[in-house]
Amino acid sequence: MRIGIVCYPTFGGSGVVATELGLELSKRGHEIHFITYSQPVRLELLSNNVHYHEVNVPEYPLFLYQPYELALSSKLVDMVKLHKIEVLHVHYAIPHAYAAYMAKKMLQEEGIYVPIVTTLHGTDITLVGSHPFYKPAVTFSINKSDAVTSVSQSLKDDTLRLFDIKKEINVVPNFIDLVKYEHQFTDCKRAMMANVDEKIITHISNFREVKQIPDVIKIFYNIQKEIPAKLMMVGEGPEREPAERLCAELGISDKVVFFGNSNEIDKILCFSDLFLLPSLTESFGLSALEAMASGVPVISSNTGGIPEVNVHGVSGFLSPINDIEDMSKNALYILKDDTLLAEFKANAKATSKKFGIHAIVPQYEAIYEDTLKKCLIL
Ligand code: GMT
Repeated sequence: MRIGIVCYPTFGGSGVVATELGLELSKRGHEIHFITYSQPVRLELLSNNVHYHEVNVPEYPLFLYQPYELALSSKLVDMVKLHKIEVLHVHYAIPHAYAAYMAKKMLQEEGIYVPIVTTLHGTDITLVGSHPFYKPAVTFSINKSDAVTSVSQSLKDDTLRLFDIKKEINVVPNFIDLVKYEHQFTDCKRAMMANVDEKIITHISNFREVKQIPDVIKIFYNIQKEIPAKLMMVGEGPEREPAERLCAELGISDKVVFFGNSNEIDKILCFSDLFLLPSLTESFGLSALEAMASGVPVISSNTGGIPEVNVHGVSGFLSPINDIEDMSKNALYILKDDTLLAEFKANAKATSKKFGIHAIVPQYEAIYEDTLKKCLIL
C-alpha cells in the first residue's frame, strides 16, 4: 500500500508512534510518505520506500497566525496525486484530521478518493481538543474520518464522554520495538552516571505541566533522603527551568542530571533502576512502556490509560495523582531490596511484551485494508 502519514515531527509520543509505525510498515513492504513541517526526529534514514515531504508555510506579514492547516491540506492534495497515495493516516486530531478532511474533499472534486484514518493520542482529546474553541471542529473531523483509532481504552472512553461521536473507535495501543531495548547489563555505561551504591531514577517527558515535574523532584528528594540515588531528567519544555530551581532550593542539584532532548532513550534507560511518571493525565504513557521494555519498573499515577500499561504490584505501582508520599513509599519499597528490585525489573520487561511492534502494527494494516475495501464498495 502507499500510505501518507501526517504527524507532529517533534519529540513527543504521537510523533514517535507515527514515525516508528511508518518505519515498520516500510519494512513490511509498504511505501510510506511522511508529510509534515520538518523531518520527524526519529526518522533518520530515508529510502526507496520511506519518503519525507515538507509542508512549507510562507510567512506573510498580514497574517497574525500563519495558516498551517491550509498549507498542509494543499500539500496533501499534491502528494496524494503525485505519489498515488491510497490511505492517509493522521496522528493527533488537531489540526491534522481537519486538514485531511479538506484535502479529501478537494481530491473528490477531481474524482480521487482517499480514505482518512485518524489516530487520537491524548491531549488532542483530553486537554486541547475538548476546549470550546476547538470542540466543534474536532468533533466534526473525527466523525468525518473513515476510521478512528485511540491508543487506549481509557482514551476511547474519554472521547465518547467529551464529544458527540458517531464513528466507531478502535483501540490500537502504543507499541514498541522490543529488540531495540534488548540489552545486557554490561552494555550500560552506568559507571558514567552514578557510583555503584547509587540507584538511578529516571523521568522522560516534554516537561509540560501535565507531567507534574515538581512531583518528580519531590519524590526523588524523599528517595535520596533514605538511599544513595541519582535522578536523570530527560527532555525539554517550559517546566525544566523551574525544576532546576526547585532542585537548587532542595539542595539536591548535584544529584540531578538534566539531559535535554535525547535520541538515546534506550541507552539512558539501560542504566536506570526506576522510572517516575506522576502525570495529571496520560492517555497511554509511551515513555513508561519504553522504560518497562528496558526492564525498568514504573512508579506512576493511576490516571487515564497508565493502568492499561503499568500493572500495579507487578511492573511497578500506581498511586492517586499528586500522592507524593505514596509514590515515594512505593519507590523505596522496590529500591531498598535488591532481590525485589530484580523481580520488578523482570516483571516490567515481561509486561511490556504484549505491546511488541509485531503484534500491534498488523492491527493498523487491517484497518487500512478494511477502510480501502469499504471505499471501493462506495
Ligand atoms: O505526553 C505528551 O504530552 C505528548 C503527547 C503527544 O501527543 O505526543 O503524548 C500523548 O500521546 C502518546 C502517544 O500515543 C501517549 O503515549 C501519551 O500518553 C500522550 N500524552 C498524554 O495523554 C498527556
